[in-house]
Amino acid sequence: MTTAFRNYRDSLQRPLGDVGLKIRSLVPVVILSSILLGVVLSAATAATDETYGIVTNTIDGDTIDVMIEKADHRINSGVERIRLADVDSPEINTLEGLEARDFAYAVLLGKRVFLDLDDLKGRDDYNRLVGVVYLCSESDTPVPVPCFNRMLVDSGHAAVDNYTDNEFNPQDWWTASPSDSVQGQLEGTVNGILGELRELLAEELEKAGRAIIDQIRG
Ligand SMILES: [Ca+2]
Ligand SMILES: [Ca+2]
Repeated sequence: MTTAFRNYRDSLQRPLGDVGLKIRSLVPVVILSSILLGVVLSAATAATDETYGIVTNTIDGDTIDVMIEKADHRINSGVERIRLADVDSPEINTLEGLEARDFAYAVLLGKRVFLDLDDLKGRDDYNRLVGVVYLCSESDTPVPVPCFNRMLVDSGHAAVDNYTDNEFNPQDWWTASPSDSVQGQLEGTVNGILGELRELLAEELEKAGRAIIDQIRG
């Protein structure tokens, strides 16, 4: 067996080497991009911080009082009664109604919440602001998923009741529906990563090919 042929055989049996290392170095980039995109996709469909404030009272599962901290043109007073959009909890004079109120009390009372207020009608027939409630993260930003409206339904303390006179579609709370611009962002990032991988592989394969030819010639 000639030295050139032995080198050629060894080169085929060698692991990916530099190429493998570079590909492996891209894995965290791909994972991080996916996580960031997931966050963007989740938050893309809702205006989660039109206003915010502290919950001072829980009337029942789907109605709370909030002491407003951030001004909004739809806000009339310091403490506003908020009716959660598109969900219905049992009446307060039933056992299920009391359980729903207790759930809202345990999760929300005294806490800061963020609100996406209804942009269409704004208030219901009882002059309550209609909106979607988001919990507050440790960094004082809204937690986009799940919203409290969905939490009520998931915990069995409310049923979905989609009013068509408000801006909200409760389906969005369970199904991501990214806007075209976000889809574009996603495609751009994926294409960028694939392009980088293609260039890297072509470059390394060309180098490996040249090395093999040199070895055979040598
Ligand atoms: Ca809104
Ligand atoms: Ca609706």
